[in-house]
Amino acid sequence: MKVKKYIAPNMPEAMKKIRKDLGKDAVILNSKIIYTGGFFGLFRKKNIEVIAALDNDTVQPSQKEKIDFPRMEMNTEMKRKDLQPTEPVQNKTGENKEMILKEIRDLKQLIKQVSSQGHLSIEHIPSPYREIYRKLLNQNISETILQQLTEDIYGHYYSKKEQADENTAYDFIVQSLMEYIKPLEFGEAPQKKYIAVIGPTGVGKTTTLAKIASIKAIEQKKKIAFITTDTYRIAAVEQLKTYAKILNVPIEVCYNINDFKQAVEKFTAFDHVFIDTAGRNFRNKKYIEDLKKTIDFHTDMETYLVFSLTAKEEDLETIYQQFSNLPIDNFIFTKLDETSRCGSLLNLSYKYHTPIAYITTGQDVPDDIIVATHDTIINQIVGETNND
Ligand SMILES: Nc1nc2c(ncn2[C@@H]2O[C@H](COP(=O)(O)OP(=O)(O)OP(=O)(O)O)[C@@H](O)[C@H]2O)c(=O)[nH]1
Ligand SMILES: [Mg+2]
Repeated sequence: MKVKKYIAPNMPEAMKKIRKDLGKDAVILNSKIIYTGGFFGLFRKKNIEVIAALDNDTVQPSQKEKIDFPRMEMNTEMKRKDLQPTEPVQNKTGENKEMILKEIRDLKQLIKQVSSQGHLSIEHIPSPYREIYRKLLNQNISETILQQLTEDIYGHYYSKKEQADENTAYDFIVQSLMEYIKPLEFGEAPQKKYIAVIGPTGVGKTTTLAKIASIKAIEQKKKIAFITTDTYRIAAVEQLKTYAKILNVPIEVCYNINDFKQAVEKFTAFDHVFIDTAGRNFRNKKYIEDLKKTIDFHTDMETYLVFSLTAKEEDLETIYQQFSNLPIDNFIFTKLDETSRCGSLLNLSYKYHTPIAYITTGQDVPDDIIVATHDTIINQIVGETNND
């Protein structure tokens, strides 16, 4: 096996050297930032050091000159992009175009390797894209999204005739993020008759339910009612009763599935019935199973899983896993006002192919709620108001 060290100002340059030198079967073993030159620790230059290897047994002498990289497995998204390259690549002559497309594929492959070894960092990103990419890192955007985006950035960077400036890079990244979540229908107002909120303790389920119910009752003049199955805390019933009183609408308290079925019967003539549930420790699966014993999820029901944006991402993952054996139609994220990091909006929605219906922005009922749209989500993450 041939192992060589390469030093270059950035990752694309390092890759160029490796491809030229080692050819198609080169693999990246390691990469790190190093500082070279300077006097007494000053004026040092930041470089990237990449260790690449080539297994000699697999290389035919002629292959070295050909630099014929293996074709990568492309997902649908990449195929679409590669088959419909951007304008400058289209304009190139046949052979040239093929070469560039192949180069893009090779780079994507190398990015995959570097990323899978956990060495993907801001230094691997071409400079015009770095500022916005740094924002995404600050917002805790997931590795999965960043890896996909890095591949797309490379595709964009190398397919441009002229080097992209920061504005082009910004627009490209916004568009790419938009593409990732485009198939999901965000901000859909509840269509079904029964609307249930589920989620862990204290995330804002009851408050958010009251906000959505108020919009339906006051703005849309719908005939609404409440059901609560949160009989775990006396205060919880009182909390929802207070909102029912303010809105002048009926409420039923259900201790078991029979109570629930009776309440459903009682509210036959209503447009929407809003169902509150008890927040319990999400780490105990039994509590989530209990929900199935009190609520008939088979009725004409829309279920919202409520997350707080102030929670740790790993907890949000566990919450999703724990609740995932209930039918989840939409996510709601609360407490946007209490954090400046909102990567989880994008991460969870993208990972679990679940749209976001609402984001809440404070304690005031009914005002502190916004309907989630693709624009609002992306804007929260990379927009002007986000000063990260
Ligand atoms: N800052 C902020 N506080 C919120 C938001 N939504 C709800 N809250 C507050 O969070 C606290 C808990 O809200 P609840 O609606 O009672 O939460 P819950 O999920 O129903 O709680 P349990 O029923 O006990 O599980 C209350 O003090 C709310 O005012 C929000 O968007 N921002
Ligand atoms: Mg509650």
